[in-house]
Amino acid sequence: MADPNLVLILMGSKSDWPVMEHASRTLDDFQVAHECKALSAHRNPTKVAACVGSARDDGVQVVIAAAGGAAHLAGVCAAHTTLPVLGVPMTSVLDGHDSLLSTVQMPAGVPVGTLAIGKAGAINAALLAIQILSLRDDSLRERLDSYRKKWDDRPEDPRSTAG
Ligand code: RP5
Repeated sequence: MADPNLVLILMGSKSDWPVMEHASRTLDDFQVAHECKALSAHRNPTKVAACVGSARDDGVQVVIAAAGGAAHLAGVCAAHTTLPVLGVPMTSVLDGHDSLLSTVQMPAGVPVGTLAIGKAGAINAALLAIQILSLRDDSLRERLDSYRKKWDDRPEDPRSTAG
């Protein structure tokens, strides 16, 4: 039986991995099963359509899609599924502003939940996916509560090396 909490992480290029690795690590920290694939909306349009088109039947609950530049991957994913799609704009020659606008400016009717540019967006996409999954998983909810508590308990002294 498929893992009930499966997340699919797509990225437009292998060159996005050093950033998207943080999404994968965050999901690992919460023991959330996920698959990572490098597929480009422009270079691999057929594979993207097939992969995302069958994602729900494959047991995927949330799709995270990261791309840079003309970042159409998240939008194309959203066009092929009604699963929640979280977009992560990658940094680029235009500092990620192009990626951000390409990802966030979806037409009404086909939503993409867009996160911040780069590493913070990658981590938060994973956390938001976990928060979505936690709606039906009390153990994940408890892990999220302790994760937030750890942040809240961090020392206020900026010179501290702890945390
Ligand atoms: C996008 O173009 C990718 O998501 C990546 O951020 C950017 C550059 O890709 P490569 O030329 O490094 O493969 O499609």
